[in-house]
Amino acid sequence: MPSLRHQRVRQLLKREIGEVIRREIPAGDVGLITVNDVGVAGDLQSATVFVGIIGTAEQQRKGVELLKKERLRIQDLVGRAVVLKYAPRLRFVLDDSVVRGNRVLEIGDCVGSQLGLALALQGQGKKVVCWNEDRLPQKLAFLDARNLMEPPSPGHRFDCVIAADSASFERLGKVGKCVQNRKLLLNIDHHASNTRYGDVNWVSARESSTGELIFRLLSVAGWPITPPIADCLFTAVSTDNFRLTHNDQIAWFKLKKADFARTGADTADAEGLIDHIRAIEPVVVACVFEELDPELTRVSLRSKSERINVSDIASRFGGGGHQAAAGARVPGKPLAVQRRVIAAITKALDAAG
Ligand SMILES: [Mn+2]
Repeated sequence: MPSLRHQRVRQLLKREIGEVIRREIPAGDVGLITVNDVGVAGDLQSATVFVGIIGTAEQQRKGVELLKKERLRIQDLVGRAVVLKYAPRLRFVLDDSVVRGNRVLEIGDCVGSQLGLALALQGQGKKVVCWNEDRLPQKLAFLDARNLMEPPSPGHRFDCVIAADSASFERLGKVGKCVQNRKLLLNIDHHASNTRYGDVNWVSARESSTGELIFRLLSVAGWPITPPIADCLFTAVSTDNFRLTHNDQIAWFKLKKADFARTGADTADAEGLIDHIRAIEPVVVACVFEELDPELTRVSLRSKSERINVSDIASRFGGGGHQAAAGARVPGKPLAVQRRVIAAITKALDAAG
């Protein structure tokens, strides 16, 4: 078991490195960087810093590159901030639990679209199989109460095959090989790079998820969106805008102005959203970022724990409220605001133990 001193050093380093990164690494093109954990060597002379970077693959790559470039400067600043005999040598690695989280979210659009559409087609009396090469992640198992999802198997004939959220035929993998015997292939996707491999292609890169296309399809067809279908499509469309972080204790959602314009929704339509994400089991703090202007974000906060007073957090950003519900309007670039607020929530959670 690590000694108490060892544990304290680890906590201390985690906090200070996080502080230095927040202060010194400019927000913007490298995504949201968080220090998830620090592994300290037994002699306390070197430390591995596990960083999470919330952003695109490109932002993650750039973020790690930047941290490596700035390593000595960060190490020096941390060394000055902590009172230790030796400031440990730092090494930055990307914590792939966050990457895995992102992957789950990517899968969310794919299986949410698949299952939502499969359920709707079943509702219309169609005989449906729902194939995916990857197994359904445990986190998303609730979407498939009827056990529709199966691995592909050869020897079937289809009147119609629908590919959802797949940019190319090759990406269908084994599924592609098992659907050769078919009359019609429909390709429904939102990737700009889609290779138009279907007999009918509905590719709309304006949408941030395939789930939105499925929603439109169901709406136009007049097929009922039952609660299980709604769960699937909500999961699918949340891909781009929703994150669970800090051991799933923080849930946050961002709403861009363009999302409102595109969907014809207004602020009132988004009102219940925060309670929805607050209800997720392990979540302690829920947060919604709403872009009011390119340089102004409305931040709403909800706490489920008496240990976390979100009004304290909001007041640090010029807002206020109550212990369990608070908010602020924060000027600055959206990504920078998100990063600062998530950092403040993280700090409050860490302090509350
Ligand atoms: Mn997608």
